[in-house]
Amino acid sequence: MTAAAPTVPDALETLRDRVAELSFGLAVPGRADAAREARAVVDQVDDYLLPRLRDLDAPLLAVVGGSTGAGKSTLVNSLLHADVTRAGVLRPTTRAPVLVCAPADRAAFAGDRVLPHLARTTGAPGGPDDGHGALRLVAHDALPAGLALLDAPDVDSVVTANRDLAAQLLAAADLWIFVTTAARYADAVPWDLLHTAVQRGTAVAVVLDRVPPEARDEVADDLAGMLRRAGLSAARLFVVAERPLDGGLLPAEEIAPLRAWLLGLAADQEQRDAVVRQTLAGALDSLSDRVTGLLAAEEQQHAAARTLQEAADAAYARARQEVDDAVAGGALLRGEVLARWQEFVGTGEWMRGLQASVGRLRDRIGSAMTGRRTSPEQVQASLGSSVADLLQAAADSAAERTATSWRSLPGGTALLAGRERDLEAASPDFPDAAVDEVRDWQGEVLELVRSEGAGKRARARWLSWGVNGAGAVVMVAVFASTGGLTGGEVAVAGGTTAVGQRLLEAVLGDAAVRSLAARARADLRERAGRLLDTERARFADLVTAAAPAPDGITRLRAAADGLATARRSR
Ligand SMILES: Nc1nc2c(ncn2[C@@H]2O[C@H](COP(=O)(O)OP(=O)(O)OP(=O)(O)O)[C@@H](O)[C@H]2O)c(=O)[nH]1
Ligand SMILES: [Mg+2]
Repeated sequence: MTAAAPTVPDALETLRDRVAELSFGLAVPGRADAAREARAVVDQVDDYLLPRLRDLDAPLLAVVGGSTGAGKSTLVNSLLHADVTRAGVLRPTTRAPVLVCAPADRAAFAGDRVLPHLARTTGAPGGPDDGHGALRLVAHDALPAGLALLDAPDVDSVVTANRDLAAQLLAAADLWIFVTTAARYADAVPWDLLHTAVQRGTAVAVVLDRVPPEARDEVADDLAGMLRRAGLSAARLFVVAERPLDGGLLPAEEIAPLRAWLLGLAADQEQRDAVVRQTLAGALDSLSDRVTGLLAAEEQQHAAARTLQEAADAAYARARQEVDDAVAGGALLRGEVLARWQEFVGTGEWMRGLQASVGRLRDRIGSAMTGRRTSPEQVQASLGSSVADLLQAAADSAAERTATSWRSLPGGTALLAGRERDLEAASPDFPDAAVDEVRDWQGEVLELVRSEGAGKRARARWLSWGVNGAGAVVMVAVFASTGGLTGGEVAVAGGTTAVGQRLLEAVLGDAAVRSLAARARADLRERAGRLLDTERARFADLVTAAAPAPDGITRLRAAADGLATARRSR
């Protein structure tokens, strides 16, 4: 048995929730537009589609929109022959929308059925509660039941909030009444909105206001041509001549045709329904394209997140490789470490367990070296701090490389913003973490030596150097022997004397040393990998926090399909 298909409103609500979940957290090009579009879709569903679908018989809402100063408020007052909204000489005048309806329709607009996020106010025009986020509700006898007029803020305002609100109000309209003037009818912004109306199949009427009587036909024809070319030939065009106002109102005869048409809409159920259904169907149809656009933007977010992660992954993989190479290439056995090692092997006691052939060289080696006595602990300490330095350098350069490549990637710079100081080098606690990790590693090597010493390899002569001495040898061997010692490495590690080389060859030739060194090397690699991974996580976590939900696209697509199915099975 299949579950009952969801109703159109239910499917729409799901789609709305999926769109609302989109975060567009990565600042890729076009992000702001996508975020605005997502908000607009959510708003249109809340403000218009759901209320309209749930009540097809609710009063028709005609939103009066257009440029500032076009005379929208004047037109609304004139249609009602009353001062319901404030017209003015200061631009922009109307900031909070004014919704006028018949007293009988008051309940249809007083609650949160339509435009639920705008708080209703009822005070005088321009009163203290006419702020943003408010909608002034006026019930007036001059309007018949079934038709409400909304005086909107200007669409091309210098006030951004006005513009956004105007677009939101237009998206909530059953009918757009576009008011423009003889002077401004070719302005770009209103035309952008008219093109949107065409895309969305919204019912539109156009009022050409303030037309000098002598230019009436010429201007009206020109605008009619523009409307036709824009695909708006079905839109009714009303021309209002520029005349002196009477008490702030337009002469009644100038607006008589518009008034008659609107009253006709209110009175004629069939005509009214046609307008409502046209806009509703158009808005629902256009949702699919709008969601496709949002899916593309979401896909872009995923791609950007992937690329940023890959850049961090690559930088830290390279850091691991650098550590491996340094370990394998004997690069650590230089300078301080080499000096300590040579001093250490130069002490006679160290060689007591060596093969006789090497042992015979003991005295000569002793004289070849500095003669200074160095303890195995000193060798370990010097080696340990070299390893910590190596890790630090690798972590520093990986961070720097990641930050550098992020700066050239979409969304990367914004993720770094305000964190550059932290992210262009290893994290502040990395030095301590590296020292701890190296100390643990050395402890592990000594433990390895100790436990091996208890086994059958106990007879190995090098173990007679004591756990610390043998440990130091194994640690040095980690950096000197990789799959067989090359002559060059021996030369480096053994110092310049032939004796030193022979000695090292003898020690590193010992199978037990080599096997322990191999295990110790693997352990060190693993520890370095973990440390660097924690470092990489700083970048990875930033991407993850800003990246879209992994299943967002699938869920959004499923919701869009769900709406299409629900509409088909209606
Ligand atoms: N003479 C004359 N003045 C008009 C006409 N229409 C509007 N005005 C004046 O133009 C100014 C602007 O009119 P409003 O009705 O406030 O314009 P609006 O489109 O509501 O402007 P905003 O609220 O800023 O978007 C006011 O001072 C009106 O009195 C007209 O047809 N003739
Ligand atoms: Mg106004």
